[in-house]
Amino acid sequence: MNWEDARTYCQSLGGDLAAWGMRNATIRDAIINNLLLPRPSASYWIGMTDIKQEGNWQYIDGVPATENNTNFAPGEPNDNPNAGADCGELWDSKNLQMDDLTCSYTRFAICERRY
Ligand SMILES: [Ca+2]
Ligand SMILES: [Ca+2]
Repeated sequence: MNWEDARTYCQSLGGDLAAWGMRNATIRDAIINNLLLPRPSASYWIGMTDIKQEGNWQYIDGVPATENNTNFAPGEPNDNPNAGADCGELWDSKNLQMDDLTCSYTRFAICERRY
């Protein structure tokens, strides 16, 4: 599903795309190592975007994305492919480091729910 549909899917479960859990390195690494890497290789949408202002990355709960709370793959975000790569993913080709990707691409979703 595309990034917007992934959000809608997560919201239908009472949550949203993962933001809090993605900016916490300890939790992010636990999710990647224990849940994602044992599965067949795949990339996943996360709750991060620069759709409001190009180059200004934010988590969808409003927290700015910084060097300290992201782990972009080397050279990312690069706004490729196709100018307008505005949605955040964990990229299987980069050991699930973060990447910016065109929002209409198809990815799995990582949802989180606060309770
Ligand atoms: Ca962008
Ligand atoms: Ca990219």
